[in-house]
Amino acid sequence: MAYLYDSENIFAKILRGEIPNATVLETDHTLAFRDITPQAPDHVLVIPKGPYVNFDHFAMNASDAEILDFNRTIGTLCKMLKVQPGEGGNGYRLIANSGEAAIQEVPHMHMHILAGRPLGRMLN
Ligand code: IU
Repeated sequence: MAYLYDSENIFAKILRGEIPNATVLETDHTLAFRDITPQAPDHVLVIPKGPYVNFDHFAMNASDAEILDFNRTIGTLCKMLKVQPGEGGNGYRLIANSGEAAIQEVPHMHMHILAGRPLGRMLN
């Protein structure tokens, strides 16, 4: 299956610095910024800097360094946001909408981190 990456998508523009964003954390391979339409007091989007369309594209094609960096960044963000369960936080939710069925709006792989309010049951 061929993954077609549209380099004009909004997150690609953010990565190129063409559109401003509220950066929370930036590492070698990853950028995390606040969602422009937050669904919770803490709503952060974590994106790889590489041109990956969705989660499976990233998981199957990114280098070990990119995958490690991405996951570590999420862990660091949980610490920064003070949401780690068992560490005084109330917990959080990770979501990576991928493709049409999940209503993925932006075709650049992103993980939502949601926290800061009771999040209810996930599946609907
Ligand atoms: P989705 O998983 O593809 O549905 O989520 C895309 C998210 O990107 C959504 O929560 C938007 O509010 C968010 N977003 C943004 O933060 N900045 C933008 O310029 C645009 C969308 I367009």
